Amino acid sequence: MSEETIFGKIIRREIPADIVYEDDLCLAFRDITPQAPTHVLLIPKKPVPKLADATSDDKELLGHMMLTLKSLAEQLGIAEEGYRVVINTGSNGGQTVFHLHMHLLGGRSLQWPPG
Ligand code: DGP
Repeated sequence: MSEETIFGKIIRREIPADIVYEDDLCLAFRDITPQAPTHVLLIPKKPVPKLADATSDDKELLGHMMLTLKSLAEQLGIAEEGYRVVINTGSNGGQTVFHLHMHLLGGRSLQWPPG
């Protein structure tokens, strides 16, 4: 059983979010502190706390989310110029919300390596 997080509340519409996509398995909404002109978070409805907790049972879900990100990038108009997908995992990875999420960032040139 995972701990309740703010993202669970967004899934249940208990707090507002700028939702850009939803299907049976996942939900995408704009990040509250955007780091790029387009910054969307894609989360599974299943409350997996972090990537390290995913199992082979989640193979289809994770594949679905990756392809959903690709479609979202097209829908949001950032596919042609390019974008970045980030999964912060655990404390050294900079994860602050322990409900698995994929950041989709685009709309500007992004630097590498990260800080
Ligand atoms: P991470 O550091 O990878 O755990 O990123 C968590 C992200 O979640 C961070 O970029 C800010 C975003 N965030 C946190 N709380 C909220 C919220 O209530 N609403 C929205 N839309 N985003 C949130």
